[in-house]
Amino acid sequence: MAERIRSSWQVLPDLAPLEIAADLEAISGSLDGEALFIRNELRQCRGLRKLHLETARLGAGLQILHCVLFPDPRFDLPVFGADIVAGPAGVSAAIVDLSPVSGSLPEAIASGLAARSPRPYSQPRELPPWGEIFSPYVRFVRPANGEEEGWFVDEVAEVLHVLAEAIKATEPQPLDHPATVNRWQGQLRYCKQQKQNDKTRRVLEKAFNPEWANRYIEELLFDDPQPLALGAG
Ligand code: BLA
Repeated sequence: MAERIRSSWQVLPDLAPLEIAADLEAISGSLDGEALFIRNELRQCRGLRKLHLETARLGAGLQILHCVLFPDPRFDLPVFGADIVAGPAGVSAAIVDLSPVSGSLPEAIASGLAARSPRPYSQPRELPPWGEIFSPYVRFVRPANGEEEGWFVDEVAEVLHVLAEAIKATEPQPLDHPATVNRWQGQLRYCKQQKQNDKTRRVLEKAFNPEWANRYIEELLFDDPQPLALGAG
């Protein structure tokens, strides 16, 4: 999955590095005496202020893949989010979405997502209340076997393709355009809702400590978009 995501980034326009604090790029520690590793990769490109892929192994039990692509608010683009949580018994949560930041998805994105063939997952999962940020096309499942895991990996690639096409086709609007301001607020709300996921916070607090977990969530996982410097765009 991580390889599929990395290779999908290669086709994006003006892909460039994005600075990351050295102490957040590769993190190792221990949890209940088990080794713990986190790797973070950051990029930026035309249309996206931040591309983030996190791969983590927390103790013997838990493996996590977390990926969020945050749009530059000047572009009419949604937030891409994916999270896969696997325990010793297999993948318990697999979610992927292009989430709107302006009420509803841009038309080309919605039709691109609607055109995909549905997969008959046997164990769809119900979203928590904070998940109201997700689009009607969100996929949230517990893949029951290798076949369903394969479906999910393919779906993530399709969703990334829909986004990549939209990035190419979208022109930026001025920083002080009302639509830009509206999308900036929508992205702020996306981050605020994601921070209500206690499951992420609890795992990080247990593996590290509450202060560290809070900094990690606020500064790396769901940092707010930069304030719009009106007049600068
Ligand atoms: C659930 N996320 C979880 C769970 C854990 C984590 C342990 C519970 C697994 C389960 O319900 O089966 C933990 N996820 C992490 C950690 C990181 C992480 C430690 O990403 C560290 C980086 N979460 C996201 C993003 C989305 C997301 C981007 O980070 C969606 C786009 C969704 N994770 C998400 C949802 C749940 C979840 C919807 C289920 C929450 C619930 O059922 O209450």
